[in-house]
Amino acid sequence: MRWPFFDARHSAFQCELEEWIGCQSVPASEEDVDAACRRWVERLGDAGWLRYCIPIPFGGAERPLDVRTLCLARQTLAYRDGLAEFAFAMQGLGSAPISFFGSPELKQRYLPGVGSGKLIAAFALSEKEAGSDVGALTTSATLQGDEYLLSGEKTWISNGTIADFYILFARTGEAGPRGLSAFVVDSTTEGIHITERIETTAPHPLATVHFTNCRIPVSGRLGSEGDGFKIAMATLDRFRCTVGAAALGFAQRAFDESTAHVLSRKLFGAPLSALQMTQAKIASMATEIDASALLVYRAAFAKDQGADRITKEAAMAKWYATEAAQRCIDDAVQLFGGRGVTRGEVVERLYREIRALRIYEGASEIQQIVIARHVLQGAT
Ligand code: COS
Repeated sequence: MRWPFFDARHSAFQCELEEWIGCQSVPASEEDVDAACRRWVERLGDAGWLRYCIPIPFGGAERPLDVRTLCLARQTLAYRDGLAEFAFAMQGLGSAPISFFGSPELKQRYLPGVGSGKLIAAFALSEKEAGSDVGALTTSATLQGDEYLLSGEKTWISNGTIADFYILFARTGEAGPRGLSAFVVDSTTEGIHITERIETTAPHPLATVHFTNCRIPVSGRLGSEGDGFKIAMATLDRFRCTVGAAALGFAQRAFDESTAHVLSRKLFGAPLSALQMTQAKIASMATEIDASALLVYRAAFAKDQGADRITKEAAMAKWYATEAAQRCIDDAVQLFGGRGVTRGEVVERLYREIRALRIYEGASEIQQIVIARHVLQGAT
């Protein structure tokens, strides 16, 4: 079924990407994850897919940063491989603050490399004591002449081990959200040390990165001093519904694997699909996937139509789609029985892949807070 939120160019984009990703070899799970991720960035760059993450003057494709296109990209890649999806998503999330808030010099310096896959981006916001509560972060940037001295520690940084640059949020002023600024920091800057590789249920290049008196030129700041929180939130507004789209890709794959399985697997002399308990699962998976798609595509469509903020819609999309995908994949594992928890099975991999999406870019509980605030403020 064609969803009403898209036009012919979106469908063509999705078909081409499906065809492309279908021909790519997927790295084995035991492969070095840093190397595998680098290779995905290279391949996505060479094939031109990363051009959808950057504006046209810097090598971007037609309709760059169109949120529906980003959603379709993440959904299509996630259907096939979580790491390919991650590599694409991080090039977008880790460069969008430059696209939207960077000086012409910063755009020229970083964006062409992001779009061609020659530069790997990271988004360094979270700290050990400030993940959900962004306004509490303590990494500091102190102005000295025409440079900032940057010190602190960031953790759970996606691409932390392989990034060429970080979009980094640090405190330049008062306590709370208004005292934060955003910077572009080259990973070769003196004083940067990767202090920990973080191993997760589904392997990704995640790290803790320590910054000691790193010298960042004033020209590396995005926007004005104090704009950091709004830059982070505006970026997350745009990308949160795309996390929902990635969840949709994982859920759809689990659903397709499940339907094929229940139609072919025989139990008590009949296909598994003949059991009403199986049918209940299939019905709820199908409905939750469509409900997720509606929320995700609605948020993306609203942004592409020029909405300034889609904070509530994006939060609803991310919250619902990631939670629903977790339920669908759990049902899929149940339908596969022993095979469902066996290494090497698609649904077992999906079960590990989906979990982090309910946490990163704002945990489900944060999305609920955001939604409730909007609803209650709107009601007063
Ligand atoms: N776009 C632009 N501006 C925004 C915004 C958005 N989406 N959301 C908030 N702001 C603005 C507010 O309007 C407010 O501006 P004023 O000071 O001019 O009034 C300012 O930013 C502070 O907003 P708020 O008072 O809501 O700040 P809080 O500290 O209460 O924010 C939440 C709380 C939970 C919303 C925020 O910390 C959050 O989203 N946390 C999750 C972060 C996250 O996703 N972490 C994962 C790391 S990235 S993998």
